[in-house]
Amino acid sequence: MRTLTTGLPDGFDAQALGQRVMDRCDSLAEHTDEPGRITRLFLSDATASVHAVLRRWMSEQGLAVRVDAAGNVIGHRSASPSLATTKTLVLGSHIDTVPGGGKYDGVLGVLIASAVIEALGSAVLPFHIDVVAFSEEEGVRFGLPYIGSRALAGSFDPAWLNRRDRDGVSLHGAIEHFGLDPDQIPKAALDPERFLGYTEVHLEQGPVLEHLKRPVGVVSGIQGQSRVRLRFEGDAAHAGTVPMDQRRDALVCAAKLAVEVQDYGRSVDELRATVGLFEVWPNVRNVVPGAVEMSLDVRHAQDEIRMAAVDALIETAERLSAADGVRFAVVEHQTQQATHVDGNLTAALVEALQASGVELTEMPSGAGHDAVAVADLGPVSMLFVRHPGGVSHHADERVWPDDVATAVEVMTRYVLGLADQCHEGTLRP
Ligand code: HGY
Ligand code: MN
Ligand code: MN
Repeated sequence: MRTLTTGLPDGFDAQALGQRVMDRCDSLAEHTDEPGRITRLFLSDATASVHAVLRRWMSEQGLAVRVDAAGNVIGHRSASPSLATTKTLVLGSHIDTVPGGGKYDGVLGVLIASAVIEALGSAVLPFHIDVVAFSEEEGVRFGLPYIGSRALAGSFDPAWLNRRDRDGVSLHGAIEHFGLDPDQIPKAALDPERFLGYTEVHLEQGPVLEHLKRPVGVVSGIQGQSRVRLRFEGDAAHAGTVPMDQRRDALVCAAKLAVEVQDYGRSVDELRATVGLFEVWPNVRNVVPGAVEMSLDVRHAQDEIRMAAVDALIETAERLSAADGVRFAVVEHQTQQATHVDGNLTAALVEALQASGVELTEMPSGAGHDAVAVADLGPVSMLFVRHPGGVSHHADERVWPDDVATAVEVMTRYVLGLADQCHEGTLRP
């Protein structure tokens, strides 16, 4: 049982639990759709093999394992049968990656949640715990982030099922091919009345904790994000015969906008503006590009600044395309407001962090996370783990075992602290 002095279960061994997380991150990194680098897309073959491993690990922990219709793997730990309870605390993160991603983005949060289950052992809790491995956070395969977490939050839009990936496979077809039933997605939604909250552990993906020499930090909010797809249409033409002053080159116009995006991003404090994707048609060396589609990713903690930036950049695109005689259109505009973390859950995280002897850092998240989608369901909070070098979405992604051990300790104290709050009546399970 838990000893009051340490606030941790008897025999708690953070280092051993942290090392197992590190070893398991190494193991899951082997499951990739592209040999030689880590690429694991939504419901791909590599995802299927990771599911098999996660299901085994979760079952070994005594969790009741299920996979919902959106491809989320969920390990359920029931509250003590002697305690009347209706709510579930959800812990986890995502298992999909960007192409050529790192070992820890997403997976670290799932495995730290699993380590907390290990640490809790037979501790009696007044709420259930679901450890969730979300199926799609990055939004790579269908250009849509948070598919799994939106299904859990009940905000999945059935129209998304018609989206197609680069190979023309629909989201509906991909889910069916994986052996799941898209029509059952509404059943993946948790009942808000039975939801205690969601806490996600994630590597920071930035330099702040390393700079401050802190192992973990509490997230104070997640900045809003606009994901826009723009299209420029000129005239495809022979690269050798058409004189330079008689061209309507879609790529040159798009490239001018990319430079303007960087200039605008540099001109507004704390704004992030990125062109990460260019698709060129016909994309051959001896044809003047007839059409280009490009991405525009704009982020800021304040929604009004982000939206003003998007409006300004679309106006710039219209000006550039008119000057070049090129047609311009906004193909798609996904907008995600800034996410507020829950005060009570975050206060409990702060308490657990300080009880673990860690100096407090509270910091915003520049990256999006599944917590953004789950916030539609109810209270969320996040814990960041120091990210040496701060390079993410890259094979060089790293974390230190000691910091992972610290994160496991903080999260174990956090869960037990929430249980205390339920016993004291300050939190209703
Ligand atoms: O793009 C993001 O912010 C996240 O890493 N998917
Ligand atoms: Mn990511
Ligand atoms: Mn992530």
